[in-house]
Amino acid sequence: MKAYIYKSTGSWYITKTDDGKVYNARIKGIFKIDHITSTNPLAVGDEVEIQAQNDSDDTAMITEIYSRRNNINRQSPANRLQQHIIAANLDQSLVFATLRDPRTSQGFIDRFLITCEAYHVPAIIVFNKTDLYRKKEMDKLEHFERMYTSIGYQVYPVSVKEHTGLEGLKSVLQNKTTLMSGHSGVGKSSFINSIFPDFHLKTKDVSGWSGKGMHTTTFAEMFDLPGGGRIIDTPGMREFGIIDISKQELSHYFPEMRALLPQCQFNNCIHIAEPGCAIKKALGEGLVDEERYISYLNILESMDQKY
Ligand SMILES: Nc1nc2c(ncn2[C@@H]2O[C@H](COP(=O)(O)OP(=O)(O)OP(=O)(O)O)[C@@H](O)[C@H]2O)c(=O)[nH]1
Ligand SMILES: [Mg+2]
Ligand SMILES: [Zn+2]
Repeated sequence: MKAYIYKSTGSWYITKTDDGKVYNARIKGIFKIDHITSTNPLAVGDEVEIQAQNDSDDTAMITEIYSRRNNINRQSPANRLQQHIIAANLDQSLVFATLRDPRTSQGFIDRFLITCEAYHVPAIIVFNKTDLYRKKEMDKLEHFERMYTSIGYQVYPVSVKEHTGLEGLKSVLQNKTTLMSGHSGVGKSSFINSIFPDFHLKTKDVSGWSGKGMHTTTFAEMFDLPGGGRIIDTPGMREFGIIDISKQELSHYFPEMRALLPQCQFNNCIHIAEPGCAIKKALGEGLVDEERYISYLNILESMDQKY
């Protein structure tokens, strides 16, 4: 039987067949999925072949994995040299950010966007907790909205608490498989609960974001949406480590830089101090946002440290 993985706890997988039957499944023997060294062989969203153990219970063996349409990986927090597959077979991803309690940095958002570009998964940016924003954060929000929409990303400012901005976001989810990620405490699980009242995911209690709280969601899990489509809730991540992108390639994953690259004088230009650099020129003319360029430099520098 064909089934999708809805949750993985390491050794057990919760899988669901097309007709909605749920099986707790384990991997049969060892099968090599690909040549990369990932910490997890299967991820939420993977399509697998399962064999029910016997008719009387709900356990099954996973005997095969079908090829992935795509997947999103990041650096394993435990081992920088290994990758962790966050999810597979995605239509789009939402990066959940907040400008207060906790504050998401632009660096985090950009790293996530770059990874989505590299894996060809469309990304959407959500700024939650707008009810907490004062003048300073509202200005920042406006700036981010302008900057990101001008380079082709959709931006949704919302308050899950006050139910503002959610309708538009909800319609984006219809009939798609969407990955949700972001720092711990930004309100990912609260969002799912609020737009789909039948869901009761565990969220941080009323004390809210303490600044040092534990992750509330501990395993990635996929949910069927009432009107069709699926959404994947994930545990909050502190950092988003980019994997498998070389310094040469990095600018290809900045949409505003991508189109200009053929105009750089040198085809191995990394846009720092090379003569005839089209990116530096565009930066000077205000066609490339300075903060995005700073993000680019920061990420480039972090790649230096890695190799
Ligand atoms: N003020 C305010 N608080 C919110 C909003 N959305 C969520 N919260 C609160 O933020 C806290 C964290 O929410 P969660 O939904 O548990 O966050 P999460 O992103 O799922 O966190 P992890 O599971 O740890 O990754 C909870 O106390 C929520 O009530 C909002 O729009 N405004
Ligand atoms: Mg959560
Ligand atoms: Zn250049």
